[in-house]
Amino acid sequence: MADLAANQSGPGVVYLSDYTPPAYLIDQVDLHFDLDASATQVRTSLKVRRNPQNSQSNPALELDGDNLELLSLRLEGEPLDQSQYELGEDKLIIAPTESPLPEAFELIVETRINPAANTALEGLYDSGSMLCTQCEAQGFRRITYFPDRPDVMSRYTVTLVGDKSKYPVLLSNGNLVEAGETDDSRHWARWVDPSLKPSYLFALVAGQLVCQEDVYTTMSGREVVLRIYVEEENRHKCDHAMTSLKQAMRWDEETYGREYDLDIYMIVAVNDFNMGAMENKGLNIFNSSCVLASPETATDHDFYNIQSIVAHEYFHNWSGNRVTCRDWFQLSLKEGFTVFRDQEFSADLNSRAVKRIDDVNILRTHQFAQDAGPMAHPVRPDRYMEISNFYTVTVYNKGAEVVHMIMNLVGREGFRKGTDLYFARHDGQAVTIEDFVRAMEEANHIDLAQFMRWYNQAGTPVLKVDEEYDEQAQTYTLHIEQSCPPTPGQTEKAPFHIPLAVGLLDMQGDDLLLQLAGENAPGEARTRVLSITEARQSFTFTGVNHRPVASLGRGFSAPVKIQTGYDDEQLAFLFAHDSDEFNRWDAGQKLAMNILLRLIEQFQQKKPLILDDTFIHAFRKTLLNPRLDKALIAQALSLPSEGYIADQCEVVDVEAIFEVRHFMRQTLAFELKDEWLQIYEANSSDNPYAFSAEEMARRSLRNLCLGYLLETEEQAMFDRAMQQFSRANNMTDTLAALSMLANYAIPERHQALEDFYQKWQHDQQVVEKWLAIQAGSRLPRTLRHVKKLMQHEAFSIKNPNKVRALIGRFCAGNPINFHAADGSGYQFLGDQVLELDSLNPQIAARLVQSLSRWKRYDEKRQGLMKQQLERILDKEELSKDVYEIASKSLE
Ligand code: 0A1
Ligand code: ZN
Repeated sequence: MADLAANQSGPGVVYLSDYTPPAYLIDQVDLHFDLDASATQVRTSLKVRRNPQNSQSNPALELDGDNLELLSLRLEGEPLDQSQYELGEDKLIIAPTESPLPEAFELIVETRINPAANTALEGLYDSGSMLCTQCEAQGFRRITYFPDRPDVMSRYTVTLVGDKSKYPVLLSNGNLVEAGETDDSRHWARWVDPSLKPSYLFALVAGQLVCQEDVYTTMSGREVVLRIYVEEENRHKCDHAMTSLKQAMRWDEETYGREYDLDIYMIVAVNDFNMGAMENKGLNIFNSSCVLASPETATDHDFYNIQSIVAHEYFHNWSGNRVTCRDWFQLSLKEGFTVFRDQEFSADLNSRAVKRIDDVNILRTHQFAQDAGPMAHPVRPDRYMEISNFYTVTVYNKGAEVVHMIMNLVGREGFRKGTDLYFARHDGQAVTIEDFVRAMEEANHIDLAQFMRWYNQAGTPVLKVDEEYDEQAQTYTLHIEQSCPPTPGQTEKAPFHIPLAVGLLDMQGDDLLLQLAGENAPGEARTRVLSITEARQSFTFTGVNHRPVASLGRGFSAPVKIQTGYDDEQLAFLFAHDSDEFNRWDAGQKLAMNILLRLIEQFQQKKPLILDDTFIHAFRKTLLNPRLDKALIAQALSLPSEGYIADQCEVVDVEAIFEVRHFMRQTLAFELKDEWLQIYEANSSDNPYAFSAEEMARRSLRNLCLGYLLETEEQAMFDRAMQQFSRANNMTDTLAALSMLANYAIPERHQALEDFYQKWQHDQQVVEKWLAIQAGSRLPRTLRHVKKLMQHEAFSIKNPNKVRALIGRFCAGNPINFHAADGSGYQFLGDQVLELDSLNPQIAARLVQSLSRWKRYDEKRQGLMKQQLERILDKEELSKDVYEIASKSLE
């Protein structure tokens, strides 16, 4: 009999280096569900076979299980008695004593589960009028006993039996092959998925749903049925997702030569969901907030997001499903690559520069912060306690940047050659990040051995750049030094292979043709990608007859911090002239940051705050520049967020950051009042809503102006905002006005919030926005208000979207209130985490992260934050999810 002790010790750590191939493979899975909200019975038949890649002799068959009631077990038709298996907390181990397990056999397992009691929302659970599943990463083990690991790929047949009136629609992966009735009240459906898939891609949905249907003709001329299933009241909110799906299918054919493989593609919208969406084979399940949209209820941001998430899940069909991950350490293999693919898709369909700025903003504010804190981990972590904690900005967004860098190194065509080879070579396999990188190397005849460090070393590299101009020799040299700060468990870092895209601006602000020392003549290029591989390296440009200004890291060519020591004048010059739109924006942000940091010092020294005229002038020029894209103007004139400013400070001074940023906005508001008004008026429109780059740009610029105008706190401006709030024909403009008004203690605030709720109380997605706006208000009594809202009919602690909107927004998106000096925000967070831990550990663990960077604050706040972390760790039966984050935070 196998010894269970080794498998059952504590909230253990799983190591990448411990990977071994599974002892058994499962070729075929037949699942039979007798659906019932509180007692679903699952009969699973597994066709098991020894794995030739595992050399153990007579291994036991290890099955994972979590929260299951085992009803029966049969091997080759014979019931197993208790001496032939061992049942632990999270494992079922089959190891008959008399004879070894056969080379191949059938195992039938019956379990009972309770979807209604499943508040963790992993496995099979109850959401409103339906039953649905979430199996990534380890939810399938909450349905039946199974080797729940992605390198076990099987073919699935699923039979669903349920009450006709409660569950009129019965869905699973693949194709519907048969359906019928068992009696007057129950019916059934059988789905067969012809593809090989790991258990995390299994899905079922049963409920009262309606669907919108369309047809897509693939590049080889096959017809695919597309269906979006929603609850009746959301029937009118499917058009945008359907259009996005068809755009994504076409784009993947044109850009990567990837065609959809099944005859049907289904999306289901559910209200209770831990993440954004899930790429289950042929049956995507979406958080309703990431799929449903109408102009009256969704903002531009929602439309934009939905387009990219629908595409992301669709792209997974190749990058993730057909070629999947060998183990969960390889998560970025599918996620980094797929985020990269969805980013490119959005860039192609909308404004590329705006998309790049959005993506870099996310990376810099969230991922750089993660890299600098206790949860820092490499794009491919080498250990975890709870894999759900590793669905992070590092694995997703930095992972996408790493793929982006490969493209920068091999070029677009080379990249396509690499992906063609990767998909052809590994279709139907569960592989590693090395396999992906090897395909890129072999298709392009390059060596990416050093580049692999991006996957294995955590931390954000810093490039310190010094320049040297030799007037006589007409050379300009960049001396570049790279370093990377220590991160938990990694004190020393070896040099990274960094592609740095560089341009040189002459005195007029035009790009020079670039010629590196040793080259015969300047080429055509005005941007060159320098390959940095050493700790210290110099690059000399020749034929440079004036000291240029270097534009470094164009298009954000690598996820690094670049330190140049540029003064305000050089930054203002780049802000005005750089031909690279991303770097032009970036120069503006750096200029604003330098000013903010200087003002923070002034504030701390109790000196008067004065905003430099040149900055105001640069803002005016940008605002009034008719040649610039309006969306880029809006981005250029948005000051860095409080969170990002905090990351640039040695010790975070919450009040100083808040006050200085507010001072700067208010000064700009008064100084440029006429201009804000002029642009606000010039950009009004009565056109019906359109989701187009041009219209979105117009709205974003107009709402930026309104935001500044309100900072004057003049009644006329509040009236304007109220007018926009009540007259707008789309949610973008309505919500922009409402969220601005929510920051001022004026009667209009109350009225607008009240009217809004009255109008939208029956629409879940809109109510989430209403909660989030109030939780994000900078007004001093916000915490009290949030607590009151927790008692409101609109709130439920069991619904992740509501928790994210109210509690999450307050803790992670309202620094001045969350970090209140008396610790009330921290106490509130502690209370919520303790309550949520028993209900939904994934959501609780995400909340705790707001405490994890306590070392960055003053001593008093440090003490108060630590106190809450310790209090959380003291809870009995704390989930692994929360334990991992809280304990690492205190290390
Ligand atoms: N693979 C999904 C993300 C996801 C991960 C875990 C989930 O449940 C805990 C749900 C979704 C994606 O990248 O979209
Ligand atoms: Zn994904």
